[in-house]
Amino acid sequence: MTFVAAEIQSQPDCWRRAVALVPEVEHLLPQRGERVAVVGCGTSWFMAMAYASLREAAGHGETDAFAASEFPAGRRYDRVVAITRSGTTTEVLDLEPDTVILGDIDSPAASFKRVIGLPWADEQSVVQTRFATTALTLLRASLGEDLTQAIADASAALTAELPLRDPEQITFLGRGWTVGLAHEAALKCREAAVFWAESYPAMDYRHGPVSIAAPGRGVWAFGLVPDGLPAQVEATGATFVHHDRDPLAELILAQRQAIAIAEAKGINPDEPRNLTRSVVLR
Ligand code: F1P
Repeated sequence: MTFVAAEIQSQPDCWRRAVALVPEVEHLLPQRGERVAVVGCGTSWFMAMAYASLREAAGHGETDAFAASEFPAGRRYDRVVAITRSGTTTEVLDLEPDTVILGDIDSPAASFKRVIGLPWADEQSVVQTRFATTALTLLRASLGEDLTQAIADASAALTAELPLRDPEQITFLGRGWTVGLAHEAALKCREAAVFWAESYPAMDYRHGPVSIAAPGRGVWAFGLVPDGLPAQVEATGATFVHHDRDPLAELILAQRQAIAIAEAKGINPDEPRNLTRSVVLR
């Protein structure tokens, strides 16, 4: 078994551990009413997007997400939260965040003021799966969400049948917090399988990207589906995919789909093309 496949399988256990950790670490996380920016790069940025949307929707305060490289220097926030598995990503370190959710607790990011270490969710694979979803599970739980169903759905997603057989292309869609999940699902396909995948907010999909839909291709929605969209997609000949499980658990199915595509192409997902575990610029 590849490292990434084993790490995908371990997600329900990691999520349980993250939920249990919340009482111990919630004093390190944003407090109610604070104006917060959440930053990261790649996968970690997409998890930041999901958390920002959830936090603001839950009424905890204005929350923005940025790719760490695009943080608007002139803005004032009560707190900058970073998500980083490696703790070595240059753009993240440069921001000197107030709170860090961290995989490698022996990394430079461990020296920041408030560190939430998840070393047991760190990964051997370059392609991130469980660290990202575990960090987001911790953050969801910290907002008061009950993750019981999500964890049960995650276990089911490990053995559920993959929805697409030999697809030519996939477009992932989301709404609200699941936009970040759609971006992450598409990134998994690109990273692990060198496979053409796109991602959009679901309501924006009809504003152009739908032109890509065609027989042999898939459109895969996370979370709320806009009225009429499934029929419009089916009319193009593309396959519309949506399941009722928790959207973060649905991401596990998309991770598995990405690995299956890699294997079908004879690609080892543990050796992703052109990628390193983190991007260190100096
Ligand atoms: C972020 C990241 C990964 C990506 C790539 C480079 O790393 O962008 O998401 O897959 O391998 O690094 P980190 O800051 O979370 O360690």
